[in-house]
Parts: sequence; structure tokens; C-alpha cells
Amino acid sequence: MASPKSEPSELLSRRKLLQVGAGGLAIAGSVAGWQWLQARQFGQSARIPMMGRKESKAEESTSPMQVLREFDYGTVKQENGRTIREFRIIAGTSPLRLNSATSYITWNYNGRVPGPTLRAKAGDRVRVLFLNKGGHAHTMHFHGIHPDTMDGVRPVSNGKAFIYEFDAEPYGVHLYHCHISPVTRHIGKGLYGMFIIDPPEERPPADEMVLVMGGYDLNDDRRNELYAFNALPNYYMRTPIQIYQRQQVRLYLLNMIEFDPAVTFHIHANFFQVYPTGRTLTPAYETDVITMGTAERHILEFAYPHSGKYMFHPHQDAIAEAGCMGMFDVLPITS
Ligand SMILES: [Cu+2]
Repeated sequence: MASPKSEPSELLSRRKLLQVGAGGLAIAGSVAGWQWLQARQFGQSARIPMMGRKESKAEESTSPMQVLREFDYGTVKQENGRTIREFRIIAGTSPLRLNSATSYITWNYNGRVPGPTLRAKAGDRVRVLFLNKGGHAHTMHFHGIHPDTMDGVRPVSNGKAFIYEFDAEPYGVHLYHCHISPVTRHIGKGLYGMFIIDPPEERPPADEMVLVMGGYDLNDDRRNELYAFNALPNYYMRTPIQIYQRQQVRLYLLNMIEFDPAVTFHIHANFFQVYPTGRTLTPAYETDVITMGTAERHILEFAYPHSGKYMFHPHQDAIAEAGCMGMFDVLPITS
């Protein structure tokens, strides 16, 4: 097992990152065909609308459409007969325009909120090269099973790096986040992301997407004034998520809202099947409202029989009204 190191400049020089980026790692954006490539990698096929990325200038730092269907499978290597997935993460600080009146200084991983959706297969070795350029001490604390040395609670100072390395287990939908105190502040400012471990046997093809619920405490009163799916309040109301009628959707859903003990998630005019924490291969039950405490996450599967526009939101309607609202635009299929 590799031992943790903390020599930042050598491990994660800008030049090296650029080299890796050119090789296809999604650090600072996606390229045309990326999504298709990702789907191909795991041998999947599903009908997925090609959505334009009409972002305003203010939203360039984080695109909820990019967050929605982009998975970072890392750089795959073989070492001693094992599959290694190597990810590169940089903690940073950057402003995000939440609405016409509010610009918010986020702390983030790879320049986006939520951070990249890291994805591995059960049994892979995960290696995360973490460089902190955020101006404060930060960490990456992963959910999953790993030794305490890899638990991400020891501060990584600004300008330093750390290598987190562990086996990907157990399969399911997990998360990572900064674990510097006060954690409410480090998470609330944007240092969180999803971590998917696929089961050894692939799940069936589906239109896979990621929604992460977050809250913003704008005035440090330990309450959230704004909420969002994938960082930007009301974004998916303005730009509904296109899906195809009768196409199975696999939604990886994570609640990262601090200060509110729990929220629900509800979709209109349909029911979804629940795979709790993604830890099952068959659904545990079916419902149309699910309750999730902070850091709870599930896989929800559904297909819309009817075309049209359908809202999704927490059923704490005050939270929905403060930005955690979205819409599916179900496109008709004729065949
Ligand atoms: Cu932090």
C-alpha cells in the first residue's frame, strides 16, 4: 500500500494536471462526446437527450447541466494486477452567482459545486491526489470503508497535498466532503461531492443523472436562506432536465443541506423505486416522497409514461420556494 505523502508541488504541478487533463480527465469542464464515452466505458446505452449548454456568463464556474450527467471515472491504471483509479482534486475558492442579487464565495473541489462525481467499481483501488489551493485548511473525507489514516479528518494546509488511497467498498452511492471544523461552514460553502461505487455486475442501462441538494447560509445565522439542486437555485426550473418518455432514469440523489435536519424529495405525477444508499441491486420499495437526513443518498429509478413537464422538489415547501425546485421535460417518443 502506498503511504500518504505531502509534497504538493511535485505531485500535482499545474503542468502535470494539464497533461492529465489533455488525456481526458474531467477537471475543468467537459468535451463533446464525453458523456457518450462515459456511457460506453461501462457498456451502457440509453436514450439521453443532447442538451445545449446555454450558460450565462455569471454561471460559467458551475454548470448544473454539467454536474447532472458528468461522471469522473479517473485515470485507470493497472498496478500489481489491480485496477487503480486515480483522481485529481484541487480545493479552491471562487464566486458563484446564485441569483441576480446574490454572488456567493464558494469553497469548492475542482472549481465546481458540487465537486466532480467520482466513480469507481467495487474492488478498484481508489487514489485521490488532493491539492489544497483554497486558502484555508481543507480535507477530503470519504464515506465508505477505509483505514483511519485515509479518513480525511487530518487538516491539509493551504498549499499542501495529500494522497488518499483505499479500496472502493462497499458498492453504493456515497459522498465525500471536507471535514474541517466547523464542518457546517466547509460543507455549506460547497466542499462536497458524490462518490459512486458501481457493483461488480453492472446495473442495467438507464439515463443516469446526479442531483445534489444543497443550502446556502448567506448571513451566518446558521439557517439557510437559499437552496438548490446542483448549486444554482431554481436552475432546473428555468432549464428543465430533458428526458425521454418511457426511458428508465437512474437518479443518484444526495442531500447535503446543513442546518435542516432532514428534507424530502418528491417527483410529480409518478412513483420511483428506491435503492437505499445504492446498496441493493433490486429496489426495496416504491414511493413518491422519500425523507433524507443530511448526507443520506439513494438511487431512485423511474420512467415517465406520459410526456410533458413535471416538477421535482422537497416537500418542505419553504425549502422548495427558496430555490430547491426543478422540472423534468419529458420528450415524447413515437416508437
Ligand atoms: Cu474545508
